[in-house]
Amino acid sequence: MLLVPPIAVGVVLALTGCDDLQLHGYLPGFISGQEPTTNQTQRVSDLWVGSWITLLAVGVITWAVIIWAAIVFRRRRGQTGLPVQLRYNMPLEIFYTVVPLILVLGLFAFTARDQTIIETRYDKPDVTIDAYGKQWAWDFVYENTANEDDSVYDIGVQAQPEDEGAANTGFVESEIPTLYLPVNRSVEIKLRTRDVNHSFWVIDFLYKKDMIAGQTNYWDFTPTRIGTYEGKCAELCGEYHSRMLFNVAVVSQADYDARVAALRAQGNVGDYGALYDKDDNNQAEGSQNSGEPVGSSPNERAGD
Ligand SMILES: [Cu+2]
Repeated sequence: MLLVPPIAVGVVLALTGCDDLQLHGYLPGFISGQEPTTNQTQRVSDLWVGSWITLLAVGVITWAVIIWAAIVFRRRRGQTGLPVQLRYNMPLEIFYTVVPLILVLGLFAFTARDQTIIETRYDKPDVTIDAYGKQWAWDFVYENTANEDDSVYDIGVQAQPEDEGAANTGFVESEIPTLYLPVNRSVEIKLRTRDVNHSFWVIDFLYKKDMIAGQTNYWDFTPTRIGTYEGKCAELCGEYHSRMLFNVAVVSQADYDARVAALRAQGNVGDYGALYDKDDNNQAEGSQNSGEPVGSSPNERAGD
């Protein structure tokens, strides 16, 4: 325990000389002098950095004690046999039961606190978007919450390689599905899947959330920096899982409105919802799979 003060001083000294990347524990999405990407990322990175500093301190103390024991109690010249074996040292036993317990409870408490805050839904988000995962792309519906039939939608296809057949080729960036969000507006994304389980991960937003078959998950946040951010599916979901990419474009309100208007002008109007899920055996009322084929039927949308 004598080592704690010097370690704390060392950490503080080290952190004061840190750049933004190091201060945020090398997590992505932080740029010096710029806003964080969302209203949640600072909280996530604080939890991360606090956790690893705590655990690093535990590690340093543990390493120090191991090295100290190995040196002080090493076998000296002329010694034979085993040294005196000690066991049932009560103070020591209590120490290494209680301290880990405190650490685990502490990590749990901070995680639970932050998770509760991050998972809280907005009462009235400025923007509501349905994001559908599907093998192997994404559909985005920009909801008109007052009139669902007046929503506009964007049908995605999986990332297309720039050079089919070549190894390690890039993807055609312009064809990657892109979700538009207005900066500094509260957003609720309803996460659903049209087929198997997927996971909606925006790397620089430091958060991902599963899309579970038959369930709706919600992610409420406020994007706070204009830019384009990479997203991908984080749940192995089949052959072209690795092509299940998307981008998030955080734009001004005017650019966002223009995007919605452009989709509207293309005729992408309506609630492009659960009716278009892949559910071939579902004969339930309203199922469209036996009816008119649509632009993104399971057969057409794969893209190859
Ligand atoms: Cu997926």
